[in-house]
Amino acid sequence: MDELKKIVEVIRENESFFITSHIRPDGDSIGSQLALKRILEKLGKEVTIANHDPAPKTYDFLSGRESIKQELPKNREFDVAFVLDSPELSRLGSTKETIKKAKVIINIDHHLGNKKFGKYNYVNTKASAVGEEIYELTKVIGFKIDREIALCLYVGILTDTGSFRQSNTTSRSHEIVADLMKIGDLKPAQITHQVYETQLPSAIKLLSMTLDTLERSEDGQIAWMTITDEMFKETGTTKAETENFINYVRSVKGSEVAILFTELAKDEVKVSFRSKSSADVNRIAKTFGGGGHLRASACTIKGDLEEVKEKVLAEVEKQLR
Ligand SMILES: [Mn+2]
Repeated sequence: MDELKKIVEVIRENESFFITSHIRPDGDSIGSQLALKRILEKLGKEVTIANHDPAPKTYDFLSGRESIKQELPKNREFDVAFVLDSPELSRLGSTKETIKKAKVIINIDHHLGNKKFGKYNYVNTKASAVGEEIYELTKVIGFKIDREIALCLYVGILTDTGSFRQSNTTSRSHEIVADLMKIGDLKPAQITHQVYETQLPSAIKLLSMTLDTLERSEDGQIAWMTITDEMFKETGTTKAETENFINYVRSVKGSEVAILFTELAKDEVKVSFRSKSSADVNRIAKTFGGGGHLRASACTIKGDLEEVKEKVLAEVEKQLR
């Protein structure tokens, strides 16, 4: 809480703010950035958001979505840079340079092993989403959340908890969500529809092809699926449309570790991990230079798809034993 008080002081004392988040932004990074932007603007501040990659189309219904930039004027200097949902600066891609030029860096995150790269670091690994942390920040400011902010924070928490199904979901998550629902008169069924039930047929085609690749280890403890670059091309889809695919692997009976291999480009593979109850997938991802949370993590590995799969599966087998 002390760190939050200092962050509030920095907000009060400065004028221009930059907000960014990790490459390939998700519902939590987009929702928490848009919420924070609106909060700061209502406090009379000047705010710019930019991310390395575009926001997934799914989140087009969030207010302020069109203000997210991908490029910034060179040499633009801000008083304060907020980095949300990112355990280290190397996860930011092209916005890293702008961050480094800011007078003060504030790091708000919930990942294990966060590098505390900010002057101020509010890192709560028990928070299910940065959305929760931004909510806590409004409490310390004494800021009254409006409907738009409530919706953004709700979407962040909804998506980062896998619709409140994952083990990071706490009683605090539900308390916050209940409050957001009241403030914004939010309708969960309608939001769920907007986030999960507006898939293009091409994305469903990709899902169908991906499901077809399901494999399991002999004892059934490890299950995995694979998306190749070819499959993206054939269906005319992008990585942004695969956010939920890992949950299908996770749902296989008897599997403790679920893995999704996604070929991003030639010789570059994103590997996403989920675990159900005992395996520490943060540690597994860390072995390959990635990280995340105890039950959800990811890494990007250079190399041929088949080689990467072999290496990763061998490592998971080893760590499960
Ligand atoms: Mn997050």
